Amino acid sequence: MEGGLYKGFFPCSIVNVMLITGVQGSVITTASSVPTSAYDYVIVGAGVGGIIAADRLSEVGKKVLLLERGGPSTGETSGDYNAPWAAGTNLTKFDIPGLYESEFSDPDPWYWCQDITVKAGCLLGGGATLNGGLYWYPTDADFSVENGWPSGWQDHAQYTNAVIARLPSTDHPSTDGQRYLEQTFGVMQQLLEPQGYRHLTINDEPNSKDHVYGHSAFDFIDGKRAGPVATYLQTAEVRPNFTYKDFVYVSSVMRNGSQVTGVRTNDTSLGAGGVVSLNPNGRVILSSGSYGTSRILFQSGIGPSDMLALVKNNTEAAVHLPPQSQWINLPVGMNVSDNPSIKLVFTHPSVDSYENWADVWTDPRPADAAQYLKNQSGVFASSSARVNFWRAYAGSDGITRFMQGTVRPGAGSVNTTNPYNASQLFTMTTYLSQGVTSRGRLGINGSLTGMPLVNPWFQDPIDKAVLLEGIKDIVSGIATVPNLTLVTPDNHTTIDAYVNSYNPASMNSNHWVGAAKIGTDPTTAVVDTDARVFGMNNLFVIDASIIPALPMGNPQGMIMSVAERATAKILALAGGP
Ligand code: 6FA
Repeated sequence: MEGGLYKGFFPCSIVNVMLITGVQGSVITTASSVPTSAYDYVIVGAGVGGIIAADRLSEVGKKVLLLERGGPSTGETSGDYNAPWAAGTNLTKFDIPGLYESEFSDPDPWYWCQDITVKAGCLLGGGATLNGGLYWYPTDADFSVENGWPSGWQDHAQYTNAVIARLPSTDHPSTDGQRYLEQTFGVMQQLLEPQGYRHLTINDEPNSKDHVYGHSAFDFIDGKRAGPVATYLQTAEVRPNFTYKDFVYVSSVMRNGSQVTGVRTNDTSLGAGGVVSLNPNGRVILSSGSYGTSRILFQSGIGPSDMLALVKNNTEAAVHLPPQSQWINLPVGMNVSDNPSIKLVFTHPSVDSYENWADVWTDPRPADAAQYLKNQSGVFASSSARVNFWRAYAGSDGITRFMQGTVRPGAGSVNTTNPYNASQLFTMTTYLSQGVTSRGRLGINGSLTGMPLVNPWFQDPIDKAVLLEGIKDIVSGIATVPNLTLVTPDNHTTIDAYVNSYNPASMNSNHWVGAAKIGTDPTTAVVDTDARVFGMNNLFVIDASIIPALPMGNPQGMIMSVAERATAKILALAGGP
């Protein structure tokens, strides 16, 4: 997660109910009706992985149906959730990067999935439509065998380059090429350089991740959020063999043993009983995110027996669960990881905390709002992050782990009895990234709500020891920066005490990977090296779930490269449509 203001869930609005009714089995029909038809490929979920798969499959002429449970997001997709100051424009909450932090304080946050207890986006674009926008090209080590990838996946360059060609990153997203609200950069430069850090344009040297820092890089174009929605989806949408349908909730795949025969939805315009048909040899790709994909697999009779038993005990879902003789026992939801993250809050007299972004939705600084509306330049052309840095650490187990830092003006909460100047606050989030060994488990409860079952953060004490060491190194440099003050933790609290008492729920970065891990052994992996679910002929997964271990940075760039490659592998498989 890239944000500090999350205050918890809020009551559902009517729109929310619309988005989640599929869980209860209600039927939603949308205004534009799609003729009942059969497809070569049905892709479930229009998030990072699903959109890229849909574009690449439709590009080669396959008849593709992309289903999304949520609705429009950016203005380009007919979204209309606008800040009062952007009313009447095509610039929604999801277009304007500077509104990112307002997602966590919105009284009606309908865009988060309401049936998952951690943050996930349930609208067109999925996480890419509402995340912090940090965008890192994956490193070679991210795809290494040591990092959990099966052999054959190491030469990712061709696929990563395809992603970069469609969506290059920018570390100066304002349309005038200027950087704004940059004070934290100067402070971090003073803090990091004496510790041997080198300044670089981060995505120019993706493999350099030890003792480096630079300006934050984003997947924005022309001062607006872009991601796969503004790029891959646009090329898919003009093809006659591509159909996109929103507000469609997929509960399960229908299968006859190892063959998927249809996709069960709540939309009867797609087929009798809401079941979407496949062409002969047709295939289904689940791209519903770590929690969404796992839940569909469980309801399709695929996963650990305790999860399938919960489905069986749920009266509505049980009706469609395949007979127990057809259940496939795979470790769905096991082996998940997410970056443990710990926040430090500082003050420095040079820093403008930007009122911690608290007023950006209703009462922005007028000049900044006007500048953005004029030509998408200025403070609002970027989300909150300003600086990123990385450093490698050798753990006592011989495994190299990396610490990532993300620095932004403002702070969601401050814990100190010392006086401080709130207008000079900034936050540094320290993450443990590649090399994390801790694993947790995700799954569902009896109401099919998706949730972590075993928290993944700091299960291995060496993960904790390494992040602690990294934080102490950072803090040891504070004295070299005139007037830099650490306020959380303050000088009454040791770093050890702070980390030891850190609320585990606040360590969540929402970078979940591994729930349908790729691998060669169905006792430890869910999909094979072609992203096909073990034991199934025509069921695949392309999203964050198949990634076996955390990459070096926030994961969307990695997921995009994985989606490019997995789609190519599926197309190369014999026996397809
Ligand atoms: N990743 C980054 O790289 N950089 C960031 O700055 C960053 N920040 C955040 C962040 O601030 C927040 C608050 C969150 C929640 C995540 C962040 N991430 C960041 C992580 C990144 O967004 C995710 O890793 C990424 O979006 C995962 O991509 P996937 O393809 O695995 O899944 P998505 O969630 O994007 O898409 C799933 C789609 O399926 C959604 O559109 C959903 O509505 C749809 N869906 C789910 N269940 C469905 C069902 N049953 N039927 C139909 N559609 C369904």
